[in-house]
Amino acid sequence: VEASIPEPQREAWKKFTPKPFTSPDEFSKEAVRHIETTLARSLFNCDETAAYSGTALAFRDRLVLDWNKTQQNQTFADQKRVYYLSLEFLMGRALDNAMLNVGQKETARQGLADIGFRIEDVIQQEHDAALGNGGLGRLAACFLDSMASLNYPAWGYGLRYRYGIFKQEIVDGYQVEVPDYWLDFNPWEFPRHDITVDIQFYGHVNRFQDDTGKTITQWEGGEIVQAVAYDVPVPGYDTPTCNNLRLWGSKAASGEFDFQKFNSGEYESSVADQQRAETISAVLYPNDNLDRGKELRLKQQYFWCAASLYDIVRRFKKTKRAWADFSSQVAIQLNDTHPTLAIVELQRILVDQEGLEWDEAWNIVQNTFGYTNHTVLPEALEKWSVPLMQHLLPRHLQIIYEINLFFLQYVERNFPKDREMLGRVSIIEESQPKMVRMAHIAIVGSHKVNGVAELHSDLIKTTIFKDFVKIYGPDKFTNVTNGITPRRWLHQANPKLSELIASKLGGHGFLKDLTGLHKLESFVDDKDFRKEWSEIKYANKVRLAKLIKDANGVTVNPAALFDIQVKRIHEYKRQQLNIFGVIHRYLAIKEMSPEERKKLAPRVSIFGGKAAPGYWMAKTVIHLINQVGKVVNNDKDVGDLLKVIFLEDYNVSKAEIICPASDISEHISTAGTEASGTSNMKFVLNGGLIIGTCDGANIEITREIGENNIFLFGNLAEDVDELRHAHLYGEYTLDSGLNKVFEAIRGGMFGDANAFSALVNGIVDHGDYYLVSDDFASYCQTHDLIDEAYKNQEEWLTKCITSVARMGFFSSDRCIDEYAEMIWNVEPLVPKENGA
Ligand code: 8GP
Repeated sequence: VEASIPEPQREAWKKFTPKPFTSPDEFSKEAVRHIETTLARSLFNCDETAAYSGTALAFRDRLVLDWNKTQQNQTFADQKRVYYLSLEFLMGRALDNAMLNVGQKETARQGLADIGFRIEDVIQQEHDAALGNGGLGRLAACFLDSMASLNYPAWGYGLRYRYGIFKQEIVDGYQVEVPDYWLDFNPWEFPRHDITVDIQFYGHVNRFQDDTGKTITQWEGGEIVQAVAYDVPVPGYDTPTCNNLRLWGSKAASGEFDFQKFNSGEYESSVADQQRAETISAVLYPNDNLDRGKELRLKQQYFWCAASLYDIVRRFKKTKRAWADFSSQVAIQLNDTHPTLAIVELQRILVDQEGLEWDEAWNIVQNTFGYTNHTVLPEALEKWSVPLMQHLLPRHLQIIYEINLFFLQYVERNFPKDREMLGRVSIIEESQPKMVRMAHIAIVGSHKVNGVAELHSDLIKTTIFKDFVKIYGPDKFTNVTNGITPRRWLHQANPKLSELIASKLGGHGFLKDLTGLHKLESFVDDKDFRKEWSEIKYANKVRLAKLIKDANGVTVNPAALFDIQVKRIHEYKRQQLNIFGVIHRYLAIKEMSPEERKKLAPRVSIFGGKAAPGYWMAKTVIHLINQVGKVVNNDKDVGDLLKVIFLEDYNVSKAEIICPASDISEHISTAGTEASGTSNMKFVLNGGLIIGTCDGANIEITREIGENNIFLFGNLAEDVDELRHAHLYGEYTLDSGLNKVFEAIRGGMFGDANAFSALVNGIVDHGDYYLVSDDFASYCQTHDLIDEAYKNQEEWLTKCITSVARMGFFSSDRCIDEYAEMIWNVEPLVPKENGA
């Protein structure tokens, strides 16, 4: 406030404040100025990359104004804010989104054309911000978009990884991981070298009595690493609200490097501290739905939680309010258990540093936090070894034990007859070594726990968190079904469809209230509308066919049925079921008569997704898909009837091309394993149908769009245990169709059979944990139904249009409003006019 411009000079200042571009010329002028001055390029030396940089810088100048204003307004408004803590923000590209959200893409298109560039080519120069693995990270990015678009005062907090998720290359059919260094030129981040926090690790705890006899606990010694803030603007759609995503980078606390060592000639070791500190934020762990318990990962978690908490507390303290007001000013949402240490850290700050009584502090903590669970897979539930925690965070371990003590006393009082329960719900698992169960801290330290789709939220209540429902009652547990932002996943990814819809609904209002799509149903019989719709789908398939041709060198027929499965490769997601189905189809085609072949709709089976580098089985699946592709795509006898494509390096920007181009997409997890899924929503919103199991959000999608518009198959979640049991006791027979597929693989049809033996044996001999055999027949029959249905193009089209019209529920705006009301208790802050 001391630095503000005096009242009399403010008019002069405002005269010079940059304004939004009112014409293509104004945009071009700024872009060219940046290219020539900021980037030192000339008109003889300006390629598409430079054009991208100039465009991004010109837009960023505009965003910054809204961003500053929003932050000012939020500070002055003095109302409750939301902090979304996520180790992953899978943002993808920013430029296109920024242009669309501020409503200036057409201005830029014209301006770029005037200086000799096509906007589509320019947009493609941007490197994806790939700070996430998959669904959980992309959900966080959609939520940021919705929070800004709905004017919620909200910040994201994450880590600024120097390397995002690795780039995937396919070499001889195998996945190879290549580092993703994405920070060469990143106009979207603002380093805040003045905003730093010292973060402590290791050391010991010192306890003593002060003069008044009060016990003081201090965490002393150890080492300090510095957190530096990097801010990223998050523009809302059709609103001046621009929120902030703060990412922390790590750096040695003791300045550049150790000068004493340097001066005494030990140059190399003098930079070692620096490097060790920087390692903390160096790389995103590439596991999806798997916990590996590495020390550096725990360091990342504490580093990020402590820096974020310090920042949040500092902001609160500026308001000069009493601590009792904290949870009415601050809501913190934990995206999975990764930020659970924030609970312990806030308790430590309140008790050790601010001198609050334990109970008072704990009350504040519980009222502040909410926890979202994203998986029931046991291998993904985070646990940290007690010795590791003791070594790295000695004071936090004490606090964890104390939290546990009070919690278990409470349980004991209320369930005196159930001694076993104590062991089950304890935060400490009595194993060798003992482990800290992070989900238990997250539940005990939050006021609400939510799952991400109805089935999933029910499952956590009846399985992994069952005891906690008894302890706290059912109201602590709730559901917020996931959603996606229609700005990126319809308007940006499928501009022509967005325009067509807008032309019928009288504008783009549906992008802010997606339920408005329901009015499309009244156009379902409109001939011209249907024709335009089909043409758009075809054009989107041509666009994907071009990507496939460029990347894989394979020509695919855009008139064929495009059948797509893109997501992380995981046994529970069952890409193996899909590729076995493809082999089954290939074998069937080989046996068909020419007449039968004529009747079959040509297909392109498209796969994409990364396998965690240490996940051998997932890598085997990728290898098999590529081997099958090699055989099928070169089989002249099959021709266009079947093509099998593995698209390398699936990421957000590729998803924007892939999702609008499907006829069918596959969401075929073993029932009860996929918490929600979000690409299922993206595909349907873009006019594709889905084949899926009764799992995750597929169930709610079915309820919304109607069961005639979705191809469901397979066993239900409630039957899974029994089926698994039957496998273990040999009370089942391998599906005969699947057996033929295995014979083909074993016979070497797709190369060395040994390469795939683990995959096959896992099903035949080792219990078929994901029930591939049990679902295989119904999967194949359902694909036959799809072939039949696709022949009737008119009916197919009706299903697609009807489905899109009924997808309004799956906007992430709806999710955010639900979180705001049920969990955060925050209100939107209506933005003030620019210049206010
Ligand atoms: C995913 C779930 O698997 C998916 O069903 C859900 O749609 C998505 O979260 C968003 O809720 N879970 C993860 O991505 C996940 O657990 N990632 C690991 C990095 C922890």
